[in-house]
Amino acid sequence: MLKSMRNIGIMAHIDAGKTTTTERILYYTGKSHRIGEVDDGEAIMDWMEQEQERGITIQSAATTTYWKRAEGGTPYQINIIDTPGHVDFTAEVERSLRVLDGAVAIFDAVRGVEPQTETVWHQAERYKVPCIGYVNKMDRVGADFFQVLEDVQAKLGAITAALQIPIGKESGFEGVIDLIDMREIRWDSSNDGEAMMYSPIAPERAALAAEWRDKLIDLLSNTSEAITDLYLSGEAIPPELIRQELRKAVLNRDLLPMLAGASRRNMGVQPLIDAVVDYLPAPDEVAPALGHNLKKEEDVAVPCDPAGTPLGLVFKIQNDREAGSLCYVRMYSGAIKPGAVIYNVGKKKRERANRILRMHSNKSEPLDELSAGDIGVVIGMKLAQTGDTVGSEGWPVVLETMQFPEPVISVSIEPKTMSEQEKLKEILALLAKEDPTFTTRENDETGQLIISGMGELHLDVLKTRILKEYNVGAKVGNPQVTYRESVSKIVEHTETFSKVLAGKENTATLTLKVEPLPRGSGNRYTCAARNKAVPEAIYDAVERGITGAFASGIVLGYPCIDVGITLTDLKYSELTGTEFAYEACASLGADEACRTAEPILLEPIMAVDLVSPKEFVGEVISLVTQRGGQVMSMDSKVAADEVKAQAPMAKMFGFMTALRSVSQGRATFTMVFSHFEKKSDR
Ligand SMILES: Nc1nc2c(ncn2[C@@H]2O[C@H](COP(=O)(O)OP(=O)(O)OP(=O)(O)O)[C@@H](O)[C@H]2O)c(=O)[nH]1
Ligand SMILES: [Mg+2]
Repeated sequence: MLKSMRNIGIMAHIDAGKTTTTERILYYTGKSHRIGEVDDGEAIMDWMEQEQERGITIQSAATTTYWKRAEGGTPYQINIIDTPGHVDFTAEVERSLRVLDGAVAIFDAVRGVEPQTETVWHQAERYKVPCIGYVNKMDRVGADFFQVLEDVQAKLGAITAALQIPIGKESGFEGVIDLIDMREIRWDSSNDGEAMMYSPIAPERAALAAEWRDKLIDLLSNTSEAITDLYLSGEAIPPELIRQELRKAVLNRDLLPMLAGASRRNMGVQPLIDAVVDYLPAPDEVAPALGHNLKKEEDVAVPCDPAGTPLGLVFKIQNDREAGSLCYVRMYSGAIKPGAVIYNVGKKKRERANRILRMHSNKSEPLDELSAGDIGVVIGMKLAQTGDTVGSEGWPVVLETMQFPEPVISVSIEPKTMSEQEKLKEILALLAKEDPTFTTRENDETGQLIISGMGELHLDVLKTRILKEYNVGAKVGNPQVTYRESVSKIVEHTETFSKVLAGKENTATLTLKVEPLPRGSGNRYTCAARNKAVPEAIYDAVERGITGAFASGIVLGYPCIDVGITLTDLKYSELTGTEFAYEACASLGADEACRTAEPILLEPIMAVDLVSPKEFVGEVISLVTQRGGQVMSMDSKVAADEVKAQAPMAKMFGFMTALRSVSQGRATFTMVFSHFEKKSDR
């Protein structure tokens, strides 16, 4: 039943308590029988060894649970994806948001909106994902629910609607006042907060509760006539009507409902699960997925219809030693059954779905069918990659794919013995298939393997996985910047190729125009020399040669970006013109043309967000400027200052240690790739 299904993600800055909250959701919904604590390395959702050792989430993990909203009612199926908060793993958040219908944004009650929360919030905005907010850690010293509300409005531009206000705070945090049913809620700590205790609002809190209830009604009356009418006539507004109207406002992203709790203390979680059911959309309540019909060359909307033609998106691939590739699929239309033939639309290849599973973190159960709106795992597809559309041969529609950030730092990796070289390459290929922000390449001259990723932590995690999980002895170099190469001049170049192979002559002649494109455009190949007399396969060969040349760089072997290459002329001889000759000719021609088009080196510039206690902010800023950084803005808050800066990646290695030492360990930072800039000596 679509109406009773929810696909939700839990997202926030690192350490806000996403996994801790998810573990409670699993416990209260009866999915787990014991609370798995992050601090003891026992969280069910953080199942990877390194997640448990480091106490952070690295991969997004999916699970399904059921929740009855009312006694005797139908259970709601909730598919939950717990995402990592560290910036190095934003790709995990990106792919999750792409396939989710709603999200829970968690805020630390002391820290409010942290930099990574802002980033994921904007991602959610891009995908128009309706959200609810949960202010966690109300038990911490310095917790301030109302301050967080203000921070959310100011920084995220969301209109917050408090559905609760806290009773007490810090160690005196007792529970919440529910502003819809107007009652106090407390949790029984003797049974892990499973039992909730309701009581009337205490007289000393009545005025504040009334004030916040009024604010809620006031907000709703902006979008709801029914509420306005009752309000004006002075009649009581039934809780059911409030929920119903609030639901509409949330689905429209007009309001952000806010709840409070302390998940670690088992307080606040059940009303959050209720809110997921009450305010976040069912799969058929969001805008239909957007696809592109390859044959008709037109965009199509794909409504969520289990009876339609099958269509789904592969959003994650995980390698399992026994089962092979686990392909996580979100179905948008139709249904697939185990044993069915599945068509990979982009790759134009048929594959078989041997088995279909429902995942519970790293455990699974077999499914008879995966249908529109639902999320599951398909086993048996070997060719599928993250972002691929799978469906049916008769309906060539590809769904919008996902965009991932550019990897900007690299390390070299060398096997301890030559015999392990091949094994290492296989493992790197497996890891790259799982993680679209991890790339590997071989240095043409030295034969050295280079792996690239999002940041120092990302590469460190991968390194440890290679050494420990896959048990390969390897020597890993120090992190380096992954530069890019580009051109700065327009050049036209004619290349001629001729080679005798096995007694047969292979010739090709073509002219290419190379030009610089604006920063951030990526590479572009255009064919402007089409001639009906030349077979299509020859043009495909030219395109392959050029795409290969983009990847292999110009002078230093770093990948090219923002380079445009146009095929302006092509001479063809039926007798000797072979695909091989044209691919080689295009590749050599592109290299030569780029070399004469004044190649330049581009370096990654990072956006650095710092949060520092006031007394250290001077030292923090000078640390950033010493490293070639530029301060872009500063914002002063009660407890801390926030500094936004940009700095070249090349100078940011080991920044964390330096920052700790100038701030007695109290300043924090996040760093993400911003853009490429011509390398200078700033
Ligand atoms: N005081 C207090 N601590 C909490 C609360 N909830 C979580 N924590 C602690 O905060 C730390 C981080 O919790 P996690 O649940 O791992 O946070 P996360 O958001 O999943 O972190 P990442 O996945 O690494 O981004 C742990 O030490 C938790 O015990 C809370 O309500 N109060
Ligand atoms: Mg986590």
